[in-house]
Amino acid sequence: MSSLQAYQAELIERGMAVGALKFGTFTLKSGRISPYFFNAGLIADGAALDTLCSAYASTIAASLKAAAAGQPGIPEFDIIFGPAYKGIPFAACTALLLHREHGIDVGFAYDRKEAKDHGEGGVMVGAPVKGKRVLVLDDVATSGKAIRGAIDNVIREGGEVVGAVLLLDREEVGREGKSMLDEVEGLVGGAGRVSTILKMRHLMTWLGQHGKTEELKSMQIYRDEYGVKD
Ligand code: OMP
Repeated sequence: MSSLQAYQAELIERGMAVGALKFGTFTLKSGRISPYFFNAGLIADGAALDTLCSAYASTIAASLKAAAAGQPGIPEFDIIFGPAYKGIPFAACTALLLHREHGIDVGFAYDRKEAKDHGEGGVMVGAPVKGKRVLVLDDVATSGKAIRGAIDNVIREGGEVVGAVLLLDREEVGREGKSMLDEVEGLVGGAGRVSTILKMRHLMTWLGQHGKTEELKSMQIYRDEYGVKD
C-alpha cells in the first residue's frame, strides 16, 4: 500500500468534509461506473481552498526542486494556467501561495469558455502566454481528455507547455491505451513533468487506514477493471 503524507490525508479529509470527495456509485464522463468521485467544484470555502492550493503549491515547489537537482520534475516556468471554470480560482490561489510560501514568482492565466469579440477580445485572460513557459493546473484526470484540451488551448495561443499539476490522477488508461499519466507526460516534455497531489492509490490507503473495508473492496474491483497495471 502507498504511504500517505499529512497534507494528502488533510486534503482527503477536507474534501470529504465539504462533500467534494465521495464514495458510492457515480457515472463518469466516460460512462464508467465509479465507486468514487472528486468534484473539485465543491472546494468552495476559504479553508478548503487553502488546503487544496497549499498542496498544489507545495507539490509544484517540490517538483521544481527535484528537477533543479537533475531528477524527474517540472522545469522552471513563467505562467500557471488554470482552465475555465474550476481551474481559475485554483490557479490564482496557487500563484499567490507560490509567491508567499515558497518565494516563487509566476504569472497566472486562464481562458474563457466562449471567445469575446469586443473589448480585449480572445479567449485568454491574465498574463499573456505567448512565448512563455506554461504550467497547466487541472483538477481530476481520468482519460486525459480535459487536460489535453487545456494543453491545446495554451499551445494555440503561442505558449509552450512545460508541465502540469493535478489534484487527482485516477490512474486510469488514456486514449492511446497507455496510462493517462504517461500519455500526458509525453505531450509536455517527458517523465516527471506531470505532478499530482493525490493518486487513486492514496485514497485506497486512506480507506484502509480508516477501516473502510467495503469502500476499499469496490475501489480494488474498479482499479482491476479500469486502472493502469502496476
Ligand atoms: P478526463 O477528461 O477523461 O480526463 O476526465 C476528467 C474530467 O472528468 C474532469 O475534468 C471532470 O469533469 C470529470 N470527473 C471529475 O471531476 N471527478 C472524477 O472523479 C471523475 C471525473 C470523470 O468524469 O471522469
